[in-house]
This record gives sequence, structure tokens and C-alpha cells, in this order.
Amino acid sequence: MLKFADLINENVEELAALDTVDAGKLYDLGKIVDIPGAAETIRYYAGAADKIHGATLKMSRDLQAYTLHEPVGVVGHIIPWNFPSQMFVMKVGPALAAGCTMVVKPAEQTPLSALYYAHLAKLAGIPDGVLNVITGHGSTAGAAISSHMDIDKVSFTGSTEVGRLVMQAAAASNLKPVSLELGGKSPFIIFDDVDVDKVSDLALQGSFHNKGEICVAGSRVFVQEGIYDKFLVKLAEKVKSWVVGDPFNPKVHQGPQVDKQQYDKILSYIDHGKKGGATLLSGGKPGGEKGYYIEPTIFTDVTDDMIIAKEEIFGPVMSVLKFKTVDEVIRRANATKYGLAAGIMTNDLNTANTVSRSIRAGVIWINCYFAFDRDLPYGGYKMSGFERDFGLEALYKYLHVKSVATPIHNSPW
Ligand code: TXE
Repeated sequence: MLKFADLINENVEELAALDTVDAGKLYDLGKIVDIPGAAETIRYYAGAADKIHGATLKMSRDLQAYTLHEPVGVVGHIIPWNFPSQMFVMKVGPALAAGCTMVVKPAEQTPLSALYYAHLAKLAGIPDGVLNVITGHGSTAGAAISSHMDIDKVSFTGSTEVGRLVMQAAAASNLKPVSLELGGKSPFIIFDDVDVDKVSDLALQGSFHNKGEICVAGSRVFVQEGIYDKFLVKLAEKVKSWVVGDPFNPKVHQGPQVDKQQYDKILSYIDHGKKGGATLLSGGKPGGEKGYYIEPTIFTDVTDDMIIAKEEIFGPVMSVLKFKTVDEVIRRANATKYGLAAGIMTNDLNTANTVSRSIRAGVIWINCYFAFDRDLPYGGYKMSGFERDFGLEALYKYLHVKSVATPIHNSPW
């Protein structure tokens, strides 16, 4: 695994370019953040591989007993297109460290870097048959994994709809356990004691990073009434310097959406926003004549019942909502079927503590956003899924616990 990580580091430019060509991701960011981060993730789990152990148990009867942690077996990883490299290593790293073999199915939109990672794994000496990549569509290759009788576990990241299908197929075949990381509609909550200038930058990133194609996008921006108007002025000013264009150009902040289907879906949500009574502060249309570019779009005066405030758009569309009190914003932030992440911007410790404990979501960022780290377990509550990627939590989802007991002396057991 360490050799595999080294080879990823040696091929940063190729891997970053493949993700840019396939997914429209920013090349520079891939080169500086995503791909070196992928190598670090493999290294992190390599460090865990020889530290997996069970426990010696103190028993209530005359038994000596211990637990073994054993690999779950063959894992099927079904991954999406929005972060092809991170998704690949976040699934493969802990499963390899746990001692599993695996079949990875990348999204049909973005198979290239997964194939390249498989090639590097082979060069690193990972034995044939351990790490397998199969490209193909979801309804064929993906469904073959979730319904396969010889696959022991499925780890899926993607839409809530397909997560449900994966779970059904797993139940209908060999009852394999599944772990699901699904959609989100995360609240980004701004209290009126913050530095509006700084927070408006973070809010822009929270909604438009990776062209909004990110399941933890802070796309519902709740702003306390005392700073609402000032915040909108800042946002309107800052979004003007957000550059949309060729993702290989280092001056660009936002590349094209992944494909026509996603592009059309986002534009139809923008249409809902306009017709549903929200006010357009910026964007609201395609960016240019050619390519799947969409202007960073900000809607204000959004209410909780609007479609754009309820459904995952997965594109560069921010909804700004006004609130008055802590209790009110907790209630409204939780009024969603999703529970992936939340951002809380405040300098008041009591508010930060109260809100972070009250939001039903798997990841809470206080005075930051997208503070990902391979040490930080990541996953959802409610219909955003269950079980965790990253951290040691992810390692344990690929391990079974076996209990072994034997009588002490000649006890009657
Ligand atoms: O996802 P799918 P899509 C959300 C986001 C996006 C929407 C649709 O809102 O607009 O989902 O995107 C495989 N059995 N997210 O259609 O279809 C598929 O081949 C087994 C959130 O691309 O869920 C791919 O490898 N597998 C998200 C993977 O599932 C199947 C990331 C994800 O694709 C399958 C992506 C089936 N029947 C989209 N059908 C996140 N949580 O980050 C498809 N697949």
C-alpha cells in the first residue's frame, strides 16, 4: 500500500488530468489537493493495516475468550463521478487494510482515473485479483455487484434513489450488508455575530466548490436577520469575481457540469426557483454558448417550502433564507429528509455547542466548511445513509468480529 501511495504521488499530473477530462474538475486543485490527498489516504490506511486486533474478554463464567477482527471478504464498491479519485481511495484504502479483496465500479461518466489507479496498484505489487476495477453502467455492472451471491459487502456512494435499489438487491440476494453515503441538502447557518466579509467567501465556496456537485454542499444558507442585507451586498459583490470556464485554466473557479443530464437537471431547478417566487441575486443561466457551464446562481428570499430549498440540486445554486432565533433555525435546518452535514458560523460558544448537538447530521463544521480529513469519519444520518467513510470507522466496516471461547481448567462448559 505504501508503494501504491508513492506511485500515486509520482503520477499526480496524469491522474489530475484524467479527472479534469472526465469530470470537468479544476486541474490545479487536483494536482495540489485531490491527488496528493489520495496518496495520503492510502498511506493512512497502510499505517492501520498491521494494527488490527481484537480484545481479550473478561468473562462472567469460566471461559477464556477473545475476539478476532477478520476481513468481511469480497467487497463491491460502487462510486459516483463527482470526486473520482477521493471516492476511489476512500473506499479502497480501508478495505485493503482490512484484508479484503474487492471489485470497484466507477461511475460511467468517470472511469479513467479508476483504471489508472488499478494499473498503479498492479505496479505496486498488489496481487492480481485483489483490487479489480470493472467499468460499466449502473443498471448492469452496478446491479450485478449489489445482487451478486459471492460479494460479501457493498459500499455505495451515490443518489438516495439508487442507494435504495442497492439495499433492495442486497436483501433479495445474499443479505450482504451495505453501507450507503447518499444525497444531502446541508444547512450553512450564519449568526449575526460573525465577520460578514469572511463568511461570505466561505458561503460561496460552500455552494459553488466543485461546481456545486458535492453531496455536502452548504446549499441552504440560513442568515440571521441582523446581517441579512449586509451579507447579500457582500455576496453580490464577491460572486462577480467567481470565474467560470476551462478547468485547465488556473484562473478559473468553476468548470463545466459533468454531463448533459446533470446540466439539464440544474437548469430545470433554476427554472423552478424563478417560477417559485425566489429572487435571483446572480446567475440563473448557462455560462456561455458552448459546453455545460452554468453561472453561479444565488437565490434570495427563499422559503422552506420551495423546491430549490428542499431537493438536492447538485449544481452551483445557492438558496439564501432569513431566520431570527436559534430555536427557529435548528427546527428549520432539521426539516429535511437528509442529514449529511451542516456549517455553523458564530463566535458564540454556547450557540455553536447548542446548534452542533441539535442538528441531525453526520458532519458538523463550526466556522469552517469542507474541512475534510482522512482522520474525520464522514457519512450521514436519515436518508443521507449510514456507516462511515474515512477515519478508523471506515476500517471497521470492512471487518467482521469473531468471538472465540474455550473453557478454563475442566469447567463444565
Ligand atoms: O447517481 P447514481 P447519478 C446525486 C446528485 C445527482 C443524482 C444523480 O443529486 O444529481 O444523485 O446522479 C451506480 N445498481 N448524487 O445518476 O445513479 C452508477 O453507475 C447499482 C449524490 O450519477 O446514484 C454510479 O457508479 N449501481 C452523490 C453510482 O451508482 C447503480 C454522488 C452513482 O450513480 C445503479 C453522485 C443500480 N441500479 C450523485 N444505478 C453523493 N452522495 O456524493 C446507478 N448505479
